[in-house]
Amino acid sequence: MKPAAASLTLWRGARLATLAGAGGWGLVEHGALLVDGARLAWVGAERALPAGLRAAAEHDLGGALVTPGLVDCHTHLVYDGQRAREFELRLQGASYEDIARAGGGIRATVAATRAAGDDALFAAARPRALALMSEGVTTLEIKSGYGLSLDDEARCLRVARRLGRELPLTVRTTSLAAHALPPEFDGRADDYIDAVVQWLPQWQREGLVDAVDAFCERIGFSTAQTRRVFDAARALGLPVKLHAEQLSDMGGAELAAGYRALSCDHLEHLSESGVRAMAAAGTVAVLLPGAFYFLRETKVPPVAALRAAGVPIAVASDHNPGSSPGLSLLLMLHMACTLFRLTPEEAVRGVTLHAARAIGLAGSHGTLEAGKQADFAVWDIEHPNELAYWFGRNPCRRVVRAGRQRAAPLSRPPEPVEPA
Ligand code: DI6
Ligand code: FE
Repeated sequence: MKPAAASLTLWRGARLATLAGAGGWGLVEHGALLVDGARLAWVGAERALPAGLRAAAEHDLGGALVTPGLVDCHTHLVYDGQRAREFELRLQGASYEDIARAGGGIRATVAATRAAGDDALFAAARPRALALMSEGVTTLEIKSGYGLSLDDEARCLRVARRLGRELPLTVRTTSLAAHALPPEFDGRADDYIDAVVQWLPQWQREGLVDAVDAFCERIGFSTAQTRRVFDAARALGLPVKLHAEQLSDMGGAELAAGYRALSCDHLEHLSESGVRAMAAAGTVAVLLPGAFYFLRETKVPPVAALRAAGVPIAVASDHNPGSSPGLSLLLMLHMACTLFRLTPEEAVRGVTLHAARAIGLAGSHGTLEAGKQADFAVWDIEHPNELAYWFGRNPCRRVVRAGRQRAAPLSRPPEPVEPA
């Protein structure tokens, strides 16, 4: 470490949950973080701080708990409109698949999104990002998938990039053009996939795509169509991930593992052979309890088998207007434990290191370790297991992202106004 004092900031008096190492919380009592610009230069116990160190700025955290900044590795944040009416219909007995087949569902959001201007899409997505950020999220994956044309998909991906530029947030974009069949391709799914394969290089050339995803499902795309999208991604050197085995077992996990997918997501109907294929490929299992809960599913993902096979497990919000209209990653942590029986430690690992891995950022994000980006959250709790315990409470006190503390309004509720 070069003690370039002017660029160094010391955060001391912390109880650190570094999440570094293969297991455990990585707890460090009386810990300190030394930040050099946007990076962590040193992490450890205060008494072990390098001798003679002089930082330009110093903050005492008074014993507060510090974790890595949270990573929401699966969201569909950019869209217009909402689908509360479908929620009512589903409560009266219609299924998610019935609604999709009747032309509602994803297509309804596609129509609203296409009709919205770029600024309107940005204005709709920004408060959603802020809501997630208020709970300590510093990195966000955002999928396209509500444009479904060359131009509308590009517009949505540009809005995602703009969120990453204008907010203190790392954004990774994923092309999910293979999300649903747009109306102009009715009955011509293979032609639509041909189009997506042609569009992909154009989006990539514009720097809009970090990864490629598909919805492999009876109401989405077949394994053969998914394969064509993945072949196109591979030809461009883009990593893939997959919405797999959410409503049925299509063998999507095996397929995705064959492409060394970063992640397979949902996985309620994942088979034993899917688990084995993911373990062999090092593919992360991204669990989405919000969609499971909101669609009132009953089949839980095979967590015990994933755990036994050593598949890294992540947890994400899947924020979208149709199957998971929630904006609390902490609630997802809680539900991953109550609904899917993750341990609190697995759940927290699932929104830090494993979530970073699911979007290809494990080398730079997701733990508190020297060399990684200085993204961390400071919490009003004693132990990190409380992140999964409370629900409907936001104990996030402050957030540092890329070495800089966020403006207060992002992490603190507004002050009450006293009558004069
Ligand atoms: N699976 C989901 O749960 C979301 N997309 C997907 O492929 C739902 C998207 C929506 O209903 O708008
Ligand atoms: Fe999703």
